[in-house]
Amino acid sequence: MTERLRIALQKKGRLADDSFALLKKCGLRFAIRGGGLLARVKNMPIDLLLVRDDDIPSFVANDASDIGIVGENVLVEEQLVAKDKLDAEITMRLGFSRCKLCLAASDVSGITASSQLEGTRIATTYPGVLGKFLKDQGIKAKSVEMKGAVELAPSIGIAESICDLVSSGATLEANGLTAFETILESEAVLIQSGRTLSPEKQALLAKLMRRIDGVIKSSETKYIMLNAPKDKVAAITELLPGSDAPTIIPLAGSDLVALQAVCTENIFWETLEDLKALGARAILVLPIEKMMS
Ligand code: PRT
Ligand code: ZN
Repeated sequence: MTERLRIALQKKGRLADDSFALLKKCGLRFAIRGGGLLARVKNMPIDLLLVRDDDIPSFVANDASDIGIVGENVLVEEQLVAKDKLDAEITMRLGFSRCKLCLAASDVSGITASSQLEGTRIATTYPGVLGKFLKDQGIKAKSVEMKGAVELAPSIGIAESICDLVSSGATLEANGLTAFETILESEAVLIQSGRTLSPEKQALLAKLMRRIDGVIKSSETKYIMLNAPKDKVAAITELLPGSDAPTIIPLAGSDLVALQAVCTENIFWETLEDLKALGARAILVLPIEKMMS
C-alpha cells in the first residue's frame, strides 16, 4: 500500500484559504467539506489534516502529521510555551499571511517606547513571545494573558498596553492604539520535524516543495513585452527588475525592436511610466502561471 504524506492545515481562519489555494496551484485535487478532520487528495498520496492552527506545531512534532502549514508566530509561541522542546522547524517560507507582533499603547497611557513598560501590565495572547522579549530586554512588566479581543484591554482598564498581531493596522487605529515596537515579523511557513521520512514520502515532499517554490516564484514574476527604439534597449533593460538577458527581435522596416523579458520582481506603474519616457510603446505586462527552473 502506498504511504500517504500527511499535511496539517488550518481548518478555518485567516491561513486556511491561502493554504488551500497554494496546494491547489501545486496541482493537488481535493475538496474541503464541513466537519471532516481529514481530506483526501484525489490525485496524489496525500491527506490533509484539518485542525486549529495552534495544534499544528505539536501535531507535526508528535508524528500526527508529517508536515504542516502555520503562521511563524504560532510556531515560535508554541516552541516557547512547550514543556519539552518541540520538534518542529521551518523548512520553507511561504510568503502569505504576513503580519507583525507589535507592542501598542493608547495615546493617553503616555507609553511610546518599550523602555517605559517597567512595572506596567501588557495584555496578550502571546505570553511566550512577549515573556522572552521582556526577559531579553531586562524589563519587569506583568503579562496579562487573554484568549482574544486583546485590543480592548486598555479601554476596559486591565492593561496599559497590548502585544498583538497587526496587519493593516485598522484594528489598532479603531481602538485608539499606536504600535511602538515590533517584536516578531511573521508569515506562513512550512514546518517539519527532525524525523526521517520514508524514501517514498521524502520524494513526494521534495516534489511538493519544488512545486511550491515554482508557485511562489511565478507569483512574483512577470513577462514583459514592448516595442522600443534600438538605441534605448540598454537603458530600458536597466529599468526591468531582475531581467539580465531580454529577447530582442528587430521589427521589419523600422528602427524599432520588440523586447521580451522575464522580470523576477513585480513591475509597478512607475516603471511603466519610466519605460514610456524612454520611448517604449505597446507595453504589455503578463502574469506567469507556472515556472520550474
Ligand atoms: O481557530 P484557529 O485557532 O485555527 O484560528 P485563530 O483564530 O487562532 O487564527 P486566525 O485565523 O485569526 O489567524 C491565523 C493566522 O493568520 C495567525 O496566526 C497569523 O499567522 C495570521 N495573521 C495574519 C493574522 C493577521 N494577519 C491578523 N491581522 N492573525 C490575526 N490577525 C488579527 C489580529 O490579532 C488583530 O485582532 O487581526 C487583527 C488586526 O488586523 P488589522 O488588519 O486590523 O491590523
Ligand atoms: Zn489559533
